[in-house]
Amino acid sequence: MKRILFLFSYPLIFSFSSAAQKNAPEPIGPLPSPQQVEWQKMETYAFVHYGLNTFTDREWGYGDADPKAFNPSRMDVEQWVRTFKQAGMKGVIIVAKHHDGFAMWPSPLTDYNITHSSYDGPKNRDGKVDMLAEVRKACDKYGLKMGIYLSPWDRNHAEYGRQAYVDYYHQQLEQLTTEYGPLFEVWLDGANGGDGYYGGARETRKIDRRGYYDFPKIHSIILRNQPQAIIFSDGGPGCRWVGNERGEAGIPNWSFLKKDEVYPGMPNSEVLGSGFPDGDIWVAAECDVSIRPGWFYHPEEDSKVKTPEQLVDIYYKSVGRNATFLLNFPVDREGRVNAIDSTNAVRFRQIIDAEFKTNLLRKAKVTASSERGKSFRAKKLNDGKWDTYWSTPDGTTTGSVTFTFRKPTRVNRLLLQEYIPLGQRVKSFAAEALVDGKWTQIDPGEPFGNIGYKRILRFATIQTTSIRVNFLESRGPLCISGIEAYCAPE
Ligand code: FUL
Repeated sequence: MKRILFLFSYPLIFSFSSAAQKNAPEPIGPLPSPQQVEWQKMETYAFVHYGLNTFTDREWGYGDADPKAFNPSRMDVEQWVRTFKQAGMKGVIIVAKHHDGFAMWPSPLTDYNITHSSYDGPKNRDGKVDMLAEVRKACDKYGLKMGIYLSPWDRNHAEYGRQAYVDYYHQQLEQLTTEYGPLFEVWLDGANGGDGYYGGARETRKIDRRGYYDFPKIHSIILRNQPQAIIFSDGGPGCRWVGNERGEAGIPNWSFLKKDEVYPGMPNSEVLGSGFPDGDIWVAAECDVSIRPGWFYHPEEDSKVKTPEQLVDIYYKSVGRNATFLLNFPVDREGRVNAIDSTNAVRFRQIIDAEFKTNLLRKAKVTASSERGKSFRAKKLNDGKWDTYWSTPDGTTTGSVTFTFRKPTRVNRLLLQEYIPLGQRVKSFAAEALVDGKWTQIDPGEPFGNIGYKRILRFATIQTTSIRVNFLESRGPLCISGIEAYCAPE
């Protein structure tokens, strides 16, 4: 039955291909899959780190903590998901198993699971406590998508480092990808190998990061059961780590990697911030960052929750730089998103909504240096639709678009989008404004960089009658799906 539902939902995912038009520019690879485009449009989604570590005050559990320590007093998964929804999050990725090996669902493969904890919450259809079933239910109720994190490193498992553990890990994945409904993302972190409990051995185990887990098999399990899922790791294949945990994408930021050059846990991860301009696979960046210093809850961090303003800054440095923003919530010992975290996250969204309230270019007059033809007019930039775009003729890889206001207008934000189903093309651009009769370059306080799915520039408020965006270099004809300007409240 589940399979049949997937089949029916597929045509929707592919719907943008019907927007392909006569005389459309040729795609320039590497290209995103339709699933990758849908994923990137989510822009912001939540992460939940919750488990034994929450109660033992650890970030990386050793794998020997007593499951009974997991003892939430007022667990309320609906409260998490309601909070995320109010904070504008489009999905939630729950840590099903962290490095300590503790399974947050009633895994039949290990006793180190939630049914042996002190938690006595709602039961799944088998009559067992099951955090993943609770998350599924709440996500369905509030209309959020669900994803999972399943740590390959497992400091509890006796066989870690040997083939038997790899088989176990694959079986865990098989179960998680078949029993909890559609998953939008599966998160494979890169922390790997080292000391641990390992069934009582208490020793250090090293593994070959490239070969040990059999990633091709992992990917095939996930994609066989969840063809729409985006697989996260340092090297994708669905999306990539941005190379830091500050929530900052690079400038420029290319959504490309070179096949087989990047793998989970690799050194020199800073290259992931900008991607590879000459890459051959589409793997856009995801910025994972915690609302607190730690990924798990620690009472002493109650005073260190990121402020709404800090979260807004991260939004501009992630979503505003062609990446997604994965915001982690360390659920607290009661079993709730702590009040400080939820207040700040909801306020963050209110600020973003206020900053992007009215697109000032919507009513401006728009002219372009050149147009590909009737279907690709510059006025498509104004229609607010994602799947219509302005494009230049074949062979024309530069161009400019000018917006003229009816009267002097205050502006301090500029937002640009490329029509990425046809590839990420723009290599460099700049923007200027007509201020007091003089064209003046806009100063975003950082390089303009490139564009991709979305690029947002912040600058001091200017009063202008006209804005011009100059596309200076591109990998092919331009395909720009939107340009917007705003005046965010000071
Ligand atoms: C890393 C882990 O080591 C951290 O504990 C956390 O889960 C982070 C999101 O991923 O690889």
